[in-house]
Amino acid sequence: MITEKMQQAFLEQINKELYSEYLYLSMKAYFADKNLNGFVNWMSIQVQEEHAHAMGMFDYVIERGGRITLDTIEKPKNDWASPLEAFKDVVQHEQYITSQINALYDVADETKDRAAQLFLNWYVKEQVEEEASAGDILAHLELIGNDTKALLDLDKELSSRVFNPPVIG
Ligand code: OFO
Repeated sequence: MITEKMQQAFLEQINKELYSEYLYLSMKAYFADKNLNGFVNWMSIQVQEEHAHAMGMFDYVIERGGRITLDTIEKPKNDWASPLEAFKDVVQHEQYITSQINALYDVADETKDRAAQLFLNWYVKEQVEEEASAGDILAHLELIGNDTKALLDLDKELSSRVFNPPVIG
C-alpha cells in the first residue's frame, strides 16, 4: 500500500507530466504554423511520450492501492520567437522535470518505499535521454543560426523520429 505522502508526490508529478504533454502539444501547433513538419513530427512523438510518462505513474499509484485525483493543468506558452527559442524552453523544461523526478525519488527514499524507488529508476534514466536528445537539437539550432537551408535539413532529419511505446517500470 502506498503512503499518503508518496501518493501526493506522485499525483503532483502526474500533473507535471500532463503539463509536459500540453507544452509539447503547444509547440507542435507552433511548428505546424511554420510548416516545419519534421519538428511537428518530433513534437508529436514527444506528446505521446509525455502521455506515457503520466500514465505509467497513474497506473502505478492504482496498482499500489492508491487513489488518483486530478488537478488543473497549467496553461502552456503558445508562441516562440524562433525554433531556437522553443528548444531553449524544451531543454530548460526537461532540466526542471529531472529535478522533480529526483525530488520524487527523495520522497521514496525518505519513506523507505523500495518499490517506488525501483519503479522510479526508469524515469531517472529516461531523463538522461530526454535532456540529451533536446540538448542535441538545441546545439544544432545554435549552429544553424539564420541559415534557412540548414534549418530545413534539420527539419527533414526530425521527420524520421518514430514513436516506440515505452515499457515503464
Ligand atoms: Fe519529458 O519527460 Fe516526462 O516530463
